[in-house]
Amino acid sequence: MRKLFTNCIIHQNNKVLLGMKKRGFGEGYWNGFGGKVQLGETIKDAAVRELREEAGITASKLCKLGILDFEFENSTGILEVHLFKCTAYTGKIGESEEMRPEWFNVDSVPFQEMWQDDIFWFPLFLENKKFKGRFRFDLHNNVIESELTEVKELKQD
Ligand code: 6OG
Repeated sequence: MRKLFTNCIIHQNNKVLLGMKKRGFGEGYWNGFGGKVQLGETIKDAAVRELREEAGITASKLCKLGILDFEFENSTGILEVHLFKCTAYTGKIGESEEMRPEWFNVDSVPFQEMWQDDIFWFPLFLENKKFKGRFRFDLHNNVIESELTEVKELKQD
């Protein structure tokens, strides 16, 4: 089974906005803001909604840069995560029940406290390159297989 998710990272100047996941899947990791795509909404709608729910801001410039498939050793399911970069937003960043937002300099992204796939694609993300990837994790959240390919275009929906 394949489940669709969004993940959205704000990138302005030399900083990225990440959130500390306070509960649920990925608790204790810094990550972008996102979640499950709901029935009847586009993936981009879901990215905007999740960013608003989790960080209190509304994206005004959003670009899809990555599509990442995640698999886990004990499961047959695939998480298909559409990764967006937001470069302009309105509103004021605020903490939510799920996420504690914080700005990081692009030179000090806390990869040691992030999902292990992130360090693979972050350099492409920072350079606005588009990519597709597949990562397989073991039961301790370690990456055991990885594929990452730069692509020319991604459908922006
Ligand atoms: P909720 O459960 O909060 O959505 N996500 C991942 N992000 C990264 N960087 N690596 C992974 O490797 C991930 N697996 C899931 C997608 C989960 C959020 O976490 C992202 C969503 O933004 C396994 O609704």
